[in-house]
Amino acid sequence: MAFNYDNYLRADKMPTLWCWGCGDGVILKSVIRAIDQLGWDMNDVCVVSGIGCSGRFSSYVNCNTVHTTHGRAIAYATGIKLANPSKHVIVVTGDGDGLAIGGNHTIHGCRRNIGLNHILINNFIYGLTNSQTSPTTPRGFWTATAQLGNIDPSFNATNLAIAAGATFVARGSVIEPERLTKLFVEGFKHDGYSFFDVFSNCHVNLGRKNKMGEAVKMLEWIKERSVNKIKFDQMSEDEQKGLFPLGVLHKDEAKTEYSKAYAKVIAAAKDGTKINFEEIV
Ligand SMILES: Cc1ncc(C[n+]2csc(CCOP(=O)(O)OP(=O)(O)O)c2C)c(N)n1
Repeated sequence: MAFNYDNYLRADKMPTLWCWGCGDGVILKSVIRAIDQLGWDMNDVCVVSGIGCSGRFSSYVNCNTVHTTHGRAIAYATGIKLANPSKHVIVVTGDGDGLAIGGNHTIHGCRRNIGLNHILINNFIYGLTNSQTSPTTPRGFWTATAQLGNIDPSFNATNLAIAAGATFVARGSVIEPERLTKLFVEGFKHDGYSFFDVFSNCHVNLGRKNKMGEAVKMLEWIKERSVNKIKFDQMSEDEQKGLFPLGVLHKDEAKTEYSKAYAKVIAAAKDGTKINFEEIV
């Protein structure tokens, strides 16, 4: 029987405002399937998003949602998680939202290892505002702010998250929705900051001016750039150039999730118990 998304979506918000063929819808459905597989009650889920095409995400899911300001989703989500540590908090940002204006919040969320599930929808451009260069725009690409071609080096978002201290880091793509669902299931179960770099297509605001004006063309481009982690690890450094590994790239279950450490602060403030810092890893 076909999966029924109706219970998880806000019918009055359909159809979405996303462009025809946009990868964001694939990610939305993958998240819903993951929530369903985990058996989470939607009353226990909070989806927090920033501003951008990716920011529309929170409008469509039928659970607790907060559509915040550009670059500040992690800050809102941190407060929500600390006040409700038993709830599942999913944060959705774009690459501009989560790595440019909100880059600071992303690295500090990772550093604290707070139990947020951060999905960074990486379409390599500022989509909503019509094609400005983002921190992941590849070199040489036309953008509205680099009309002779982008000269900036681009961030590898997963390397950044690992270096900053995230304890579950994965990369997926909209080409493989079922694999993406599996990654979400595994990462959503993780007790700590889980970070997902999800390659998505913006054939309208990135592709059109870069010879990939149709969704399929941009999906093919994503496919050429990505390779399964197992295969990637067997390649020489030269062969790896220009490629991005897909799968779970880093997992550390030993570090203390931040709201658990914060509970000790609350206890200390309430009844004077001394915080045992040895217990915080
Ligand atoms: C403080 C602030 N600065 C700038 C903007 C304008 N703005 C809205 S969305 C956006 C970028 C969106 O790009 P990205 O985060 O990559 O998300 P996408 O639209 O591609 O999903 C910008 C610059 C804003 N809304 N608020």
